[in-house]
Amino acid sequence: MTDANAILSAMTISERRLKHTLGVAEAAKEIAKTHFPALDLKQVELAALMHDFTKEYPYERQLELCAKYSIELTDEERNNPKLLHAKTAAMIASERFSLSTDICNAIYWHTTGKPAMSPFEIVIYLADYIEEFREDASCVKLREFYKKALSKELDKSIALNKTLVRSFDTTIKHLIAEEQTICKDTFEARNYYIDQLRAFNF
Ligand code: DGI
Ligand code: FE
Ligand code: FE
Repeated sequence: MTDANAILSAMTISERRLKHTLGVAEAAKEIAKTHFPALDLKQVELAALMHDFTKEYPYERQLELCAKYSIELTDEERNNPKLLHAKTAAMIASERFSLSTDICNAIYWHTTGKPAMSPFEIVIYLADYIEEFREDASCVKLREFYKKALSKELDKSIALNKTLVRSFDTTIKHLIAEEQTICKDTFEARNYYIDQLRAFNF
């Protein structure tokens, strides 16, 4: 059975990335406790520890791993090295650490998000964005937005939904400003969570 120490001792990441990873683990457990109390916090922690396992692998190694694990890539994914680590880390979580499909899916989708995410997927996606050590302005703003929304909304799921929509908006605006392509999963996720909010009649 894989435990946190097995993952941590196999991890080859910088101090900075390790700090972020531990921040994601803490944030993920908090988000899980707040919104999805049925989730197993040990499993949430393992998903968080694994999520950026391959982040610092060179691009060529990422491509090799995609080939090794038969991960099909769109042209856009192939051309955006930042999109590959989520997929390769998910495959390593499955093949090398035998983590559950739920955990691997959360790792797989943590960068782009997608429509109708599972509780595990939401917890890791959002924790990655708002963990306490993230210092860039957009993450700080989203973290504050989430905390404020939670304190204001009677319904915690509305606060969560509003935060998800805002996260996708922030990412999309950032990618436009950087003249980068935006993958369809991020667009579709935004549309899905906007529709969810409308259904809540906000
Ligand atoms: O690995 P982290 O830095 O902790 O965070 P992450 O896995 O969310 O990766 C963030 C990076 O991914 C950020 O530079 C923006 C980029 N990204 C996210 N969605 C897209 C994207 N890049 C492109 N080109 N297209 C996307 O849709
Ligand atoms: Fe990542
Ligand atoms: Fe991360």
